[in-house]
Amino acid sequence: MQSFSITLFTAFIYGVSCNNPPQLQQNYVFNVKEDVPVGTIIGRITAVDLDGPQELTFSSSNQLTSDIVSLTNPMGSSSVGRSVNMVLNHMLDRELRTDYDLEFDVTDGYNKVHFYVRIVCLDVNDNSPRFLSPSYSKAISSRSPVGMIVLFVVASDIDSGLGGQIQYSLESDDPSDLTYFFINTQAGLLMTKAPLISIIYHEFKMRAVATDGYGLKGHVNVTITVSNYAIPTAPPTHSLITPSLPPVTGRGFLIG
Ligand SMILES: *[C@@H]1O[C@H](CO)[C@@H](O)[C@H](O)[C@H]1NC(C)=O
Ligand SMILES: [Ca+2]
Ligand SMILES: [Ca+2]
Ligand SMILES: [Ca+2]
Repeated sequence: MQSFSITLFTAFIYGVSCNNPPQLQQNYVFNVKEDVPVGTIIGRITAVDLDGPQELTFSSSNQLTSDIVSLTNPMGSSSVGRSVNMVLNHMLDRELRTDYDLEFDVTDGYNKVHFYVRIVCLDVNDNSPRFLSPSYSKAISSRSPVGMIVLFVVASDIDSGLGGQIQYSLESDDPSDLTYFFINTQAGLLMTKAPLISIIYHEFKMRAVATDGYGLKGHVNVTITVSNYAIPTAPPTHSLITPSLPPVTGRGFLIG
């Protein structure tokens, strides 16, 4: 009786330890650029199992994993290495998520082994710089000194590395505007570059440009109103106190 149960127990241990579980060939990490199209084979997983009982079958073991990849084309004999392709089901977006630990199972029909495959999403410069404000405007006096900070612009770019590095510049349809103002390349400080004292009233309509390290650009309108009024805001409306109203549009210059 005793001998019988020991035999059963031994057989049980023997059965478990006798069949070797599948072994993955390596710990898999795949680097995938965020612009890789759906349907691309992003990697191949191989496992070995010398003693069966069946050819290995691979499967995704959670929803996230099956949303992102499918396993296709099982090939090869388990005894020397059976592999499956990982095909991308869903385009990645590094700006939403940089890496995934996908979960799978591989079974020989007897043992089931759970394993992880790491997907590291590599950046592509797929975002242009964006200014934080939809437009910028400021009114200043004609008496503003050269080198005065008028305003500062800020843009952001969510790509990594060079693709996320921004340089600022100033543009205008009227190139002479750029003799009066410039923008600091790194800090986005817009400053006066020449005396404005000859200007009675003028709205400088320019554009601040943010350019990332690979040349993608973002723009924003910048309006700087220069006037020689004591309170440098909008031009005053008609009134008896200001009988000689300066021009409302166009650049006005004092003579002499
Ligand atoms: C920027 O300025 C241009 C011309 O001055 C104008 O046509 C355009 O609508 C402006 N854009 C925004 C977003 O204000
Ligand atoms: Ca086995
Ligand atoms: Ca990107
Ligand atoms: Ca960018």
